[in-house]
Amino acid sequence: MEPRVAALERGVRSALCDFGFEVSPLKVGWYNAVLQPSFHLQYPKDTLAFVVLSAPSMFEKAFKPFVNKQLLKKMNDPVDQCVSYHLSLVKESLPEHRVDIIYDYEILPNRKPKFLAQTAAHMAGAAYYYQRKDVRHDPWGEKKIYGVCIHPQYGGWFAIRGLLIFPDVQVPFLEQVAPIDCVASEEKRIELLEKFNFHWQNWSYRDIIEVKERYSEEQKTYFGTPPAERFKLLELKGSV
Ligand code: B12
Repeated sequence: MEPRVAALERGVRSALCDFGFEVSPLKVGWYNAVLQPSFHLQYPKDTLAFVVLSAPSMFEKAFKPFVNKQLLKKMNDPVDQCVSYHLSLVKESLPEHRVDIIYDYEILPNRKPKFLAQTAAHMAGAAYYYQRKDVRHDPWGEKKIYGVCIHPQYGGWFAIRGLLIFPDVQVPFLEQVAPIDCVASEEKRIELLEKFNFHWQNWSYRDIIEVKERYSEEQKTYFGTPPAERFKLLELKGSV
């Protein structure tokens, strides 16, 4: 990797990794290559971007301190506010660059997501995106089956939070890393897609492989609470 790109990557990592985030570099062209034009990101193909994931420890390393420091506003989703706070700090720490940030929850006026987080994670090599078409003997007939990314260390215990795009940095020589195919067998892929689509509330799809880290009980309670009641939960804990 070119020194200036390596330095930039170090800068992004040092701003995020201590807080339980992981970053993987991506060329916009890799992402656009597998998508139909309506989903394309409007940047030249060699433009540098980073996919940002939250590992299980983000809850303890970033979210709880964020809430305890009373940085929470009673408007948007608390975790989204925390992620936005940290990604904005990255932007501030790199004033010599233009940085465009797209969050997983942002949608376009036509109701489509601004970026497809799972496709981006797969093309950046961060987590393998298992889709219906990755199963040969498909047992689901007419049912709609959503795909799911699995991370080699965290299984399904992570989220894809956003994309940091550097429109003024072109990286024609960036080497693409393939995601690790950790759910290789047909039976396991079927089991994974069934669990993600029909039983996602019992967390079991997240343990489809042996994992290094998973959400703490406290974090599971938090994410298991309906979004509208999460502020109340934080209030009860005396955090807001
Ligand atoms: C809308 C949405 C939903 C909707 C619809 C789901 C869907 N997939 O369409 C609903 C409300 C149902 C939903 C539910 C859930 N969701 Co949801 N959801 C999203 C959201 C915001 C957009 C997904 C979307 O609209 N995709 C559009 C469709 C068309 O994309 P697609 O099916 O991938 O098709 C594209 C690919 O096939 C691609 N493609 C074509 N060829 C190739 C080849 C290759 C190699 C590749 C890589 C791609 C590719 O082209 C297609 C588009 O043209 C994403 C976040 C985001 N910004 O992406 C989260 C997201 C997908 N959801 C997520 C989760 C966890 C859930 C839930 C478990 C609830 C939760 N948050 O805990 C449930 C589980 C599903 C269920 N059983 O209901 C996670 C998944 C994480 C993971 N490990 O994969 C995401 C990524 C959010 C996040 N921040 O991490 N969700």
